Amino acid sequence: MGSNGYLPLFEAKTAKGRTLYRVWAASVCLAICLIWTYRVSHAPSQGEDGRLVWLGLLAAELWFGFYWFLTQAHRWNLIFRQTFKDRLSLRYGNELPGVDVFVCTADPTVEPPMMVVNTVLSVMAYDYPPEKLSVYLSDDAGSCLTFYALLEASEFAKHWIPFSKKFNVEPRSPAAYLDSFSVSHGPNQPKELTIIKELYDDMKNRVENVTKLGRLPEEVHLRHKGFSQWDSYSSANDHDTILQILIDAKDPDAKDSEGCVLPTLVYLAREKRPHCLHHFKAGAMNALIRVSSAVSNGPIILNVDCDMYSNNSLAVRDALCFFMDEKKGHEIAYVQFPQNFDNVTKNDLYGSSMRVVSQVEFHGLDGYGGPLYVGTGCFHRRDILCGRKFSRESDNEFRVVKDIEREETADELQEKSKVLASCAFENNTEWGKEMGLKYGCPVEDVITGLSIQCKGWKSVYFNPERKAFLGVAATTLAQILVQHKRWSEGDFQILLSKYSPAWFANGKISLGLQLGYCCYCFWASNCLAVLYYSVVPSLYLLSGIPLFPELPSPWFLPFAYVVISKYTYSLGEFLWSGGTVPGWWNEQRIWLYKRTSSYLLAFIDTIAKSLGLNSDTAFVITAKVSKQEVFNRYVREVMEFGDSSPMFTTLATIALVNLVCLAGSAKRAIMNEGIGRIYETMPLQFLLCAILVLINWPLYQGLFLRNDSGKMPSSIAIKSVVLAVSACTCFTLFT
Ligand SMILES: *[C@@H]1O[C@H](CO)[C@@H](O)[C@H](O)[C@H]1NC(C)=O
Ligand SMILES: *[C@@H]1O[C@H](CO)[C@@H](O)[C@H](O)[C@H]1NC(C)=O
Ligand SMILES: CC(=O)N[C@H]1CO[C@H](CO)[C@@H](O)[C@@H]1O
Repeated sequence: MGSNGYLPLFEAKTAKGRTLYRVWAASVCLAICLIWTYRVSHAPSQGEDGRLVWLGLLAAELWFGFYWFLTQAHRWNLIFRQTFKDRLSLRYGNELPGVDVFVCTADPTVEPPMMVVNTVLSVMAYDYPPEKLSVYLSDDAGSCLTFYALLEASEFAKHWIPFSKKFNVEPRSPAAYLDSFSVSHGPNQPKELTIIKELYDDMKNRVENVTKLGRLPEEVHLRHKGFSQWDSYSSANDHDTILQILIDAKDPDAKDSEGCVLPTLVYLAREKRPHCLHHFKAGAMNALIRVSSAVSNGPIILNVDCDMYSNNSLAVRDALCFFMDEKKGHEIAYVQFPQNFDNVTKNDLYGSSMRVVSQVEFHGLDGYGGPLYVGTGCFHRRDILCGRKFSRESDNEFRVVKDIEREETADELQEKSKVLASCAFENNTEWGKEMGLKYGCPVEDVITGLSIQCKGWKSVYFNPERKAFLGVAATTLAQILVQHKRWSEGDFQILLSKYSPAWFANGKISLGLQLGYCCYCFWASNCLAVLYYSVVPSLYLLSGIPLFPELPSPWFLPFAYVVISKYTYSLGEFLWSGGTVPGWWNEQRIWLYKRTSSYLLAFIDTIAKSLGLNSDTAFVITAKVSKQEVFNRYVREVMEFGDSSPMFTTLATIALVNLVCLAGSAKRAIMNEGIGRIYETMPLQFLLCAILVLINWPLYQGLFLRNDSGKMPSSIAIKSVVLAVSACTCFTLFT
């Protein structure tokens, strides 16, 4: 308890075992220095063969060492947070600030309307005073199908919200909740549950029928005047602002089936014109910020992706414990929850849950001033997101606690607010620069969070045991590679931008946080060292030239120490984060694949762009639904190569080079010198090559052994075989 009986609303604890970790990290650091020493002192002298390749290895090892040093920022100072919601309720009762929830969707084919409305319903049913809760759906496709689904949801909400509150159901996404009752509970099932299930299934049928049809039947058009806004609509990229307040909490008629107030529900499709940049999600968020300021103006904003439903109806109160803490709350700009997934299989074939990032690394960033803003599952203070400067005085009064009486009707307000979402509104304003989310970066969220922290604000990472938000993970290899290309490219652009954590942030955020940001920003540049290390030593193994210390040499020890202790630690960390051993192995594979494909392309694209060359800038949405066959393979954890991607070519080529090198060197070892020799002269090279072959096993299967539709397309197989064999032949001929 603090002085004069003050009880904080949250607390932070440092991780146990910190000292042990630091001692271990120091020992690894020492071993890395010894490796560097070996490289420098054993380099072939000027003019000798192999000097160049040796320098390349030195460069790669310098890079790995440097990058390892950066990753320490994520592990040096972990903190874990806890909230006290009971104290919040005792102290504030219902005197809570308004909360505006933004849900963003962009394409009704990859993001099915039913998924979107389930997310919307889950946040509408938050355990929070409904008159203070407003939900906004931004539809960047301007699709009347999504609007129709939302209209249906607004009707269903009248039954779902009282039902979920009465029986305190969790989670409050109807699909997630009701699916667990797909087998009827027999006669003991409460009557209400049967009714709500019927209502839900009816709604689902109607919405899915219309979605399948791809357009609205005539009679549906007549059901709501909002549809008339589509009269002037020509395409997803060319239409007026469509704004519809579907439920207005101030409207005395907007009551649920029990007569309680409903949260406000708004549909927004901002104006789109072909000649006018729309800035993707950042543009949508900024339009939402402005429109919501006219409608409900809640001082707290939560934004979630449309596939990310709320799994805990108390999460708003958790977030408020941080913002409303009397001592520390005033300097917190945003509260980031982890991105968790509903759809991850046991061993997480594609490493899509990013377990270690959410269970370890973000706690480390939190220890240095706060996590990144990752664009979903994040609560912001509205004024700070809109650019408020940092001030140390406690300015923690949420002034909007009292209701402002609104003069106009919902319709008038709606018409008046449309201009806020028009194309021209942002011309000659600070929107996209100093206000709202920043434009011009594929990871608008990260750069926005960074600039907020650079103003002096703190952020908070809250990762409760029971996950607050659950999304849909990428379910194919191509999806995950594309997603990581975008992320690593965006992060790398931030590094080179004027907001670079390396120099702009200097002195504005703590050094630890700067390093922590750099760790992500340097993702893309990892590709060069990894590419070098996964190809060159194997080729030299093939031609019998050692590049690493031989076995009796004492220089062998630092290599062995780094490899063994680093991977033992990594396995331990992964298991501690809730993973499995095969899951860790999968994660190592994806680690390699990302670095040799996504990061490589991101690196090339970014460099090309900064040299003024035109290169691919397409913003690809990762598909959220999968065809049945693809899905079956995903559930069985069989890797998917069917949706051909140019990135597979580098992966397959590298895998084949290693296979050829391993086979070739094993053959030579057996025929000429006996297998024992290779362990003495080239133990590490052999080990590296063998592990690369082992880890690439699913790729060889996809190339040669599988027969299903998810195998590697033959065009890629042929291309990579030709490339790999010619690389190996050329290499052995010329050395
Ligand atoms: C989601 O919430 C339910 C309770 O409704 C809980 O049992 C489950 O563990 C939560 N999921 C995760 C991943 O935390
Ligand atoms: C949906 O379509 C199917 C056939 O296409 C039809 O049998 C069913 O009645 C429709 N459901 C609704 C709710 O319109
Ligand atoms: C959208 C999607 O793919 N959802 C799937 C998530 O995983 C569960 C079970 O693993 C499936 O039932 C869903 O269809």
